[in-house]
Amino acid sequence: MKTVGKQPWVPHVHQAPALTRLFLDAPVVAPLLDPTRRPDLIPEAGAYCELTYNRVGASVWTKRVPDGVVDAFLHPGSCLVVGDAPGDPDCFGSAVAWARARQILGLPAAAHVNGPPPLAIAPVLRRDELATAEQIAQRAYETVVLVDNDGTRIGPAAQEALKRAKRVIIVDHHDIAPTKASLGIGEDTELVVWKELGADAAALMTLATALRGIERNAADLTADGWRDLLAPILAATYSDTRGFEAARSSSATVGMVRSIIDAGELDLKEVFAGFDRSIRSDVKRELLRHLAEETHQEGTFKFATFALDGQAMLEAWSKARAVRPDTTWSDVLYSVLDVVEERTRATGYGAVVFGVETPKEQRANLPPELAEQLPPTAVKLSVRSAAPGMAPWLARKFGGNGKPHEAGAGSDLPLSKLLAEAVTHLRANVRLEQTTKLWLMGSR
Ligand SMILES: [Mn+2]
Repeated sequence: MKTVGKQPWVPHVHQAPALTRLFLDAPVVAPLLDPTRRPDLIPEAGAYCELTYNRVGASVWTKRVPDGVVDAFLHPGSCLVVGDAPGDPDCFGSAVAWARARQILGLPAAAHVNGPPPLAIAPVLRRDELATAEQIAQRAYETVVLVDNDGTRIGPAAQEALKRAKRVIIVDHHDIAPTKASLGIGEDTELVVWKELGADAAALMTLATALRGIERNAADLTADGWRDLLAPILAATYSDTRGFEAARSSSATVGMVRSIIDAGELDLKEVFAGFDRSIRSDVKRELLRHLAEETHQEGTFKFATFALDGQAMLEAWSKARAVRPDTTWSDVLYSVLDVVEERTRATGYGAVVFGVETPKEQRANLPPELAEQLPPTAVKLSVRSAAPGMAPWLARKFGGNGKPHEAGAGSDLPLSKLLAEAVTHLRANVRLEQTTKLWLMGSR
């Protein structure tokens, strides 16, 4: 590990997030559910389904689902739900939960992600539950739903399905701006975009949509039905909030999870089993020696860049696969990002830019099914920021996007150049902020 301007630090190998964090770190919140209160009325749908309201407590989100999304969710025609690749647990959990909720209501649905599921989400998926690219290429879908993504990284088969769809629905919590042109769909294709930057996971938006659909159809789910729907949602939310970490979990999320736990229907050990399947600590420790950290300061603003050698990552991936053949490239990436995030919290960095570079020649020896799992660009950048909006702002400079505190981008430029550019942007932004402050003070 290279450290500039700081004494070297010994990486603490991050364990899978513990559920107990929910109770340790959770902010004190007003109870989301008041047992004495009658369910709210929503103008177009009447009262909330009692079962839904009592069991799930997702009213914050159910109120916000656009009617067009509920209409599309209940549309009787064929439906394909697509996450982006390489898929994280949120996109897998959301895609599968949307499809399952439709199937529970007797409506056709298939879920697809152009890549293998990460270890964390695998235990809540059924074997062969996801449609392959070959399977979806063979038919047309009336509705295509994009969850947790804007359609830019869904693979050729799903891209083709988009073009053939009558209706495209986008449900995402990233700061996206999709258009019919960017999606490659015709002018007469119906497009509904539901974007909620405040949702801790796209799975919460998926759940709210399913609940509205269930409520509108006056369906009564069995205990198994609820488990099928809630297990992938919980695992997805657990992942995007890094184990319901206080800073990543709104009171709505914490309240909802608590009420699901209180309902006692789900075996949480089973739901979160995949999060214990992280890569072996000795493999991870060896990999972390190839992570170079550089610290920077502009005024009082401290930030850092982290560069990871792609070759070292491929070697760690190979060692991890020797133990667990289904370990994905992203699993290895997430395990390193966990450490970067932990380091960020410990040091109080205002922002960090992480990049891993895997040039073409390093991919040449990989079998195609493994090469496919790598990002399409040589460099994958991940940005984290304490200030909301800074991470996606920076990622957009490199053609990427994201959520208020975390974002990403891909590029074929050299990693060192990209990180140097990121530092320049961050410095300029801080200077601009400080100048603006002075100017405002002077004008009073
Ligand atoms: Mn997400």
